[in-house]
Amino acid sequence: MHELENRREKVFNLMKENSAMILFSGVAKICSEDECYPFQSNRHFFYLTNIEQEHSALILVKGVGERKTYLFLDEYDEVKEKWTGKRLTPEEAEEISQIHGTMSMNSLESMMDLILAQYNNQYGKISSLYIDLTPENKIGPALSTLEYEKQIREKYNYIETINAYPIIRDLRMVKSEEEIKNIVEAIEITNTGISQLLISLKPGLREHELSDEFEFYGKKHDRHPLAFSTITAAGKNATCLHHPIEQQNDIIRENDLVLFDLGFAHNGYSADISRTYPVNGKFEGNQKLIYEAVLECNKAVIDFIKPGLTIADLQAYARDFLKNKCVEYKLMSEDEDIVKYYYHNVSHHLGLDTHDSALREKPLENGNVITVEPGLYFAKFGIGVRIEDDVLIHNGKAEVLSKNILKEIRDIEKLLSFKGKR
Ligand SMILES: [Mn+2]
Repeated sequence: MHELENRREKVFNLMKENSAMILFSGVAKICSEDECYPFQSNRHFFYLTNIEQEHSALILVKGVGERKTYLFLDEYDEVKEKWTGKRLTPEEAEEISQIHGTMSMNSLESMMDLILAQYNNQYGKISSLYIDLTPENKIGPALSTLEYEKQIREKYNYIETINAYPIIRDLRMVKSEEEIKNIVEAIEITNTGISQLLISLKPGLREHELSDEFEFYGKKHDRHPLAFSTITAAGKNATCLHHPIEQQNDIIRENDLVLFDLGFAHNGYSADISRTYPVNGKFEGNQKLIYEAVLECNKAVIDFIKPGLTIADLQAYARDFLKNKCVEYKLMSEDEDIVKYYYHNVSHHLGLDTHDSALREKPLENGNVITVEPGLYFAKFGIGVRIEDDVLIHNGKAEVLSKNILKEIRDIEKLLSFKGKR
């Protein structure tokens, strides 16, 4: 069975008898006047269709003895294409989504009438409708899914509406082989982008020049999109967790550590990697102590991961570990709170979203892909270190998907000193 058919089959299995589900790709949000933010299909919709196009919809009907799947797209519009470019043809959309016989968005309402009407039609009596009720989910510029649900309840008062979000969220938490391949590919491209950036790394550059270098690599090679905006933060700036691109204007100094948090996406799947490297090629003094503490924590958490634990368990473990290390290395006193120097979470799920749709409280299981990203931030020393890997939980333990990206002190120093000699 095709990957997408398999996903939809799983959704069908979790739906009640005599129910239907409707999902929308959404529309681009207006930024100002007639300018829109870049468009991305609703990720639940994309997960089940692979269709990246505004104003599209998916309907699943689980009627008596039969399961039907319908894809709705905007009708071909010559004038619109002249203004905003090519749209998918029905044939292309069928090929991408593996849904046969696409329909026009103009017929969506009459189709809903047909499905939800209570006379005996081909679907039997449908009594429930699943809608993704995430607030902020837009169907059109002036219509949210919440408002749509209200319209449905008014029009068909015998229909029970159910939130579709958690069903698909739970499926998305366990990755298929194909999804894992996409994430691995995203990580590989990210790794090459990092090597590219390291070639340029030298004192005197502004931070954004390294972000630019990384991003340009992706643009040049198959126009790989970014998974999120690139962070390059030198010295004290690295103690801000998301030092924004607009503020990456500071000059990188010879004795700085520079923190990168970056990733490309591949077929919609994100890589999310953080690394911290010394500009002059050598970790010195507190830089080395802090880096070692974070690196040991990164490895300890990876070893600790197993199915059944929650992300909160990993976080508690990381906190204790970092506290003990910092006390041991005399970076803080016993009575200080580690939260002063480590103020974020150690893990999140990774997938179609960089902070992937997930129920954080759910115990980890095989097939989950999560990040492991401990950090320590000492503003008083002008040092921030984060080391973030992406791991797959497989055969009861964590397999590091980003193992090829330099993180050992000796490997980093060897590479950067070699570079210095050229
Ligand atoms: Mn992350």
